[in-house]
Amino acid sequence: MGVTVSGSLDPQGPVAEAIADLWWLMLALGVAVFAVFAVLLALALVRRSGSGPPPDERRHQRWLLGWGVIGPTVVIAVVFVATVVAMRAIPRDAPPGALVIEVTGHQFWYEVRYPEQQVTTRNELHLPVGRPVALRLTSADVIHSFWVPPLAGKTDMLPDGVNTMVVQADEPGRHRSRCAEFCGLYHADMQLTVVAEPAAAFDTWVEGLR
Ligand SMILES: [Cu+2]
Repeated sequence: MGVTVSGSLDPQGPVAEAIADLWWLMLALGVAVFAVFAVLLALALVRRSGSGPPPDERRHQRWLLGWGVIGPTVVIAVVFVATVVAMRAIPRDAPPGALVIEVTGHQFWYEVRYPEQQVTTRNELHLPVGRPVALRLTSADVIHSFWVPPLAGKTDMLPDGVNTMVVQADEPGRHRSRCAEFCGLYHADMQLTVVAEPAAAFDTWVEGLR
């Protein structure tokens, strides 16, 4: 099982799926808006070069109202509703039965603690597939940002508090994660390997560490 270079658009869990769906919707709307305006611009240029009848003021105003006001309002309303739906799909608190993992950012490495299993690792995070995981994110020094694109969006790791991120991996796989907030000279070296594996393999891994 090699390291997959999966990104946000290759979602491996429900949270990343909600974010990817929103991204595709915004891309589709953006392309549609661009296409409409490209056609209108081309039409305007063609008409200007011809010698047609004088412009009709009222028709102009209707076009302005339709394409300039109502169109953008509809597009923004659709994006707004879709964003709220996506945000609601991202759990804020750990559901019952979630595995708790404490991840602490250091300059320039990750400390990963499994309080229930009483094991600690460095720069390696293992997740059992199909089980919600509550990541308790914090920092020992400066602000870092935790980001595993195929699983979820970014969450800050702050020195003065704990941010909880709930993720779930639906497929086994290895993912590379990088600190997403410039945190000092060796920021680019701050990498974490995330291994999503079947529950049995996860248990075996924990036993091996003990
Ligand atoms: Cu960092």
